[in-house]
Amino acid sequence: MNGFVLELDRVQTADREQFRCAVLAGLAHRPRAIPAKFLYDARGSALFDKICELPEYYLTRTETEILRDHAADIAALAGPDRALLEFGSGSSVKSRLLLDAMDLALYAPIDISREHLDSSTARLRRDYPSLPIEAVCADYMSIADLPQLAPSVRRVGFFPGSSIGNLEPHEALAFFRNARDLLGDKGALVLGVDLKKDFARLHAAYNDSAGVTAAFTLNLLRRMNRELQGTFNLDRFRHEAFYNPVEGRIEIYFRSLSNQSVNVAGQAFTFTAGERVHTEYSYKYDVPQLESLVRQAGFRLERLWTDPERLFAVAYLALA
Ligand code: AVI
Repeated sequence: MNGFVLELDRVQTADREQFRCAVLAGLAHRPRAIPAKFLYDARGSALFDKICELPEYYLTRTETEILRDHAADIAALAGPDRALLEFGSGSSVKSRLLLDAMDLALYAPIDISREHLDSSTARLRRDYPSLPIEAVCADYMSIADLPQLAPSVRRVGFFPGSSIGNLEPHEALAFFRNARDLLGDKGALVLGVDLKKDFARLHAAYNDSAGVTAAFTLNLLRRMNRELQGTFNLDRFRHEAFYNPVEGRIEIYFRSLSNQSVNVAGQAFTFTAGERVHTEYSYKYDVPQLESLVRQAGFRLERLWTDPERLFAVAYLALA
């Protein structure tokens, strides 16, 4: 075996061990919950890409339209000779709108998935041959080190997709504080965020008629079966998503349809009929709420662009 294969093997073993610990702890805990990041194995990531194209899932296309309409405004606010750091870059599709509009000294996509990073960086290098690109494989929630930059190069962060909504408020605040430290005193952050709106619209976005979101949630059970020798019968659980107006968030679970016992990683777990396991929150913001949150982390809401229906917003956050 060569060094690359050994390294990949080591990373996969560490990932699986992390998954095993999180699942065993999450199923033993009450209420039961498994962290959302485990939804994104290869199949989960492919299903999420499909979600982004669903007619009911307005988030991706609305954000893309806003970015397309205002990329020049963002570039003008940011100024020349900037480093663009993307938090959770995935396939870097939306970042291309900024890469086309901004005058950049560097693009640094940051993503936890080495696979995603390598494939998207190769495509970007081909399409932007003169742009320096430095990929960083890291968890954006805990990243501390960034590429070295000349002092004149200011940093602009990019956090699209309303991924901020998947963080609980205290985690979102921690993200903003860490981003502020990474971006430095003259930095700025371009943020995509889903807005509060009528409940029916929100409900439909997470309960699509083609059943892709349900398949995305239940893929977690498949993953436990495959990676942790699980015995989940997917016909005996269902996806559940609803808007909680008090908390201002979509809540997503898988719910047991009967009394049953399931083995995972060598342990038996019983589920009563109707019992559910939490998998995701997707918080929705209004502008005053967002302003107050970012202010606590030292940012100031300099500009905000929305679509005509005010479904989604792209904010330009400067250092306060
Ligand atoms: C990645 N994130 C912003 C999505 C959301 O809308 O909260 C995840 C998602 N889960 C189900 N549908 C979409």
